[in-house]
Amino acid sequence: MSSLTIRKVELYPIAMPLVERLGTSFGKEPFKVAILVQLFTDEGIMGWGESPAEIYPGYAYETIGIALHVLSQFIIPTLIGCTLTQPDQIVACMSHVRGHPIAKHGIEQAVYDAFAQLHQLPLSAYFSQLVGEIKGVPQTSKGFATVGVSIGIQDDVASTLAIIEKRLQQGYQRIKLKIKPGWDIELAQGVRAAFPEVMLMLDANSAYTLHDSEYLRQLDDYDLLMIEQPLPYNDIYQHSKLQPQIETAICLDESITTVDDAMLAIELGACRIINLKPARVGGFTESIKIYRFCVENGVALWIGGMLETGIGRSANLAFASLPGVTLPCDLSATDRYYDPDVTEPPFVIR
Ligand code: OSB
Ligand code: MG
Repeated sequence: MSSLTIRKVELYPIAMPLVERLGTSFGKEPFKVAILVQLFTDEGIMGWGESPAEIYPGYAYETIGIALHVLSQFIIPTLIGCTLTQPDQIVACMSHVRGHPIAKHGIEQAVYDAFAQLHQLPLSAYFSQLVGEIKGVPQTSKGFATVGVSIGIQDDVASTLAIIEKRLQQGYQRIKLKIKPGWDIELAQGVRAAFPEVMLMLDANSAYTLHDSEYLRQLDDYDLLMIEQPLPYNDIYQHSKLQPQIETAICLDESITTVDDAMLAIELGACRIINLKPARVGGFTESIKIYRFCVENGVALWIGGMLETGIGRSANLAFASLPGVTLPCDLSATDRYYDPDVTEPPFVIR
C-alpha cells in the first residue's frame, strides 16, 4: 500500500507587487500576499501549496494574519506524524478546526501535489483519475484550459476599453469586469457598444441588495455571460428571489463554500453557473465533490482564482483542465499579475 506520512510543514508568508491592482466593490489590496506551504513526508516527497489569504477581510474573513495563526497554532501541530493513504484523508486531520478554508487549502494543495508525485502523475492526470467516470464518461484532462481575465474598477469607461483591447489582443477569451453601484449599467453599455461580440461578464462581489432587482434587470440588454455574486456574500435565498427576475445568469462565488451550498443554490434556482474557487471551498477534496455535482447535473462551472502566485495557479490550472470545466477560467498569464512570479517558467497564453 502506498502512503505518505507528514514529517514537517513549513510556511512562507510572502508579499509581492502586482503588475495591476484589482479594484473591487469592497476595495483594493495594495499588493499580493500569500502563504506558501511546503509539506515534507517521511517518504522523501515534498509537496507545495498556497493559501491565497489577503490583507483585508474584504472578500473573505481570513486575512493572512489569521491564516498564519490558525495554520501554525492549530492545524500543523496535529498533522505531524499523520499517515495518509488517500489525499482526501487530510480533511479529517484538519476537521477539529472549524472553517478557515483558505488556510486549509494551502495544506490540501500540498497533499494533492505530494500524492500526484507518489503516483508519478502530473497533477492534471491525478485529478482526472480521482474524479473517475461520470455518467460513463472518463474525466480525462483536456490538456488545456480556456482562460479569461478579471479587470478591476477603473476611473472611466474609456480607460476600461483600452485595457479590454489589450487583453483581447493577448488572447483572453472572456472579459470579467468588476462592478459596484454607479459603475455598472453605463460600463456594460459602453463595453458592449465597443465590443459587440466579446464574451463579457460582471462581478459585483456582493455590492447590491434584492431591492436593486429592477435596476439590475437593465443589465439584461447587454448579452452578458453571467453576473457574479450580486447579493450578500453569505446568501443563497435572496439570490433565488433575484434569479427569476433577471434574464442574465447569476453565478455564485462567495456564497458557495461547500457542495451542500452548491446543491441548495441549484435546487432553489439561486444561480445557473458556479464559480468553483478551490481556496474558497477549502481545497481540492471539496472541489472534486462540487465538480462531480455540477457535471452530473449539467450545471455550468468554471474555475475562479484569488490572484494566486504560480504555485496556487498551477494546481488551479490542472483542475481547470478537467473536461467538465466548460467556461473560461480566471487563470491569467504571469504577466497579468507579477513581474517576476515565484515560479519559472512563466505562464503564457497560447
Ligand atoms: O471575486 O473572483 C473574485 C480575486 C481575489 C478575490 C476575489 C476575486 C478575485 C478575482 C480575480 O476576480 C481572479 C484571478 O484572476 O485570480
Ligand atoms: Mg468573484
